[in-house]
Amino acid sequence: MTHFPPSFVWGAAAASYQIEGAAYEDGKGLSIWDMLCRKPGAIWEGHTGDLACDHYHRCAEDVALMRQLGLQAYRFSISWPRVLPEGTGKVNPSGLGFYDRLVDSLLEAGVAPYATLFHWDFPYALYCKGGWLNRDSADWFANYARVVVEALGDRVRDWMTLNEIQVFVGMGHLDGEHAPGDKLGMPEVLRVGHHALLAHGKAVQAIRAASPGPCRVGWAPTIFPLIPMTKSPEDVAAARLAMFSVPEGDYALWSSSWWLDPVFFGRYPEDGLRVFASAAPPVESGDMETIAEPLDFCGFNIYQGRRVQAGPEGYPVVVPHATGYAKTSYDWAVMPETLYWGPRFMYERYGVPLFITENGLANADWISLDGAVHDPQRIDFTRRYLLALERAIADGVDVRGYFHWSLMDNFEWAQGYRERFGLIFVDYATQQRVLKDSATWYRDVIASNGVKLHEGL
Ligand code: IFM
Repeated sequence: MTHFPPSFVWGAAAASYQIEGAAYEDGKGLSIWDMLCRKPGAIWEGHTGDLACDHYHRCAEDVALMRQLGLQAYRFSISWPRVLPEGTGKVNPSGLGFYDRLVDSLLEAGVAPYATLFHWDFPYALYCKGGWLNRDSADWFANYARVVVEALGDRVRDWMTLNEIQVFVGMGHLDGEHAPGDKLGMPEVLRVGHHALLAHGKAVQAIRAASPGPCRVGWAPTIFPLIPMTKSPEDVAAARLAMFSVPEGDYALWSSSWWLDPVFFGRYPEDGLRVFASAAPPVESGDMETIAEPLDFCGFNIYQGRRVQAGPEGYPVVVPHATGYAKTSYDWAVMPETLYWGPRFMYERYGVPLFITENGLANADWISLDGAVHDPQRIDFTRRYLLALERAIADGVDVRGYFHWSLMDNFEWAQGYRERFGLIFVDYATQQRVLKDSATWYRDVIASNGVKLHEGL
């Protein structure tokens, strides 16, 4: 028995800078990540994405592995400076050619391509012109979207504009931990965010205009679902309230509604405007209409969350994790219920079909003496999260698919290669790929459309 509909899409995800390598080959321009990786101390152990998983050269082998796993879809991202080395202007035919070949081989392997236009590798040439702080960034991005869709839109049907806007805005421009490594004041950070939202809206228009056939367009923010401590209506209401509030303090930029309300309702939330006060971004006439260009779906990247209970007068009170709580090797709390309450709250509020565009865990994986990679934690984690997602579907949430993060171990941004998120193990010294136990388990989950999740329960 399964509640996953027959049309449910089972996939895995990865992103250009994290796997491609070939950072200085075939006419690719520099990205802000190429630059940050050169900065001493910026990345764990001085790692870089120069070679990463060498996917640029091993793409045929990697697609063959996807076929072996029976993946129905692969979510990948396109490197903007690989396609447009200067960010705008002259197209790099070799760069575009790489994605052209990737899409062809995916289709030949029966794997549907889900393309993300921006997963953080912003062209350095455009950063030198102000990056996302420059309002023109919205048009630069829309132009890039057009170029890509004109080239691949005859075969790619599913598009996402931006990956995790909160992360590249906040960690890239406020904390400086991610590229471009800036530590700006809140007014500038929110201006960056507003331009990125505008870029999203303009790109949606550009994708629809350039697509030669029917297409579906979405984006992929991350969310940190608030889980009601009990099923009592009071705790559920408190969790919902917290889920869609913009809190005071450091967490404000991580709120969901600050980013999602503009996209789905065409306005910034009132409480966010109050919290950010004079730091709120300048909004020109027509901006909010552009940002709220209708979407076909919303992707959510969900890993962890927090528990909440109703306090005095129903106000949400965050409950700390229990002593000795389960956590991944990245120290992220294991919270399967996030894949129930996250989709449920989001669907209630925004009412669009949704995909889980990322979910997975970092684990301490290695090749055992028997030559295999045994990762029971990844199997248990994924099973628990998928069972929670299935419950959300059973309760009426329109979830169209799930993409495991990640297809293979890869460059985990400021953490370098310290964290392993893959279904496929990568030996970075030899570039050998080994299917982890979780990969063959996931293959069976896919083949059974989720029935395997219930085995033995
Ligand atoms: O690796 C990242 C990915 O690029 C964006 N979402 C979270 C993943 C794990 O940290």
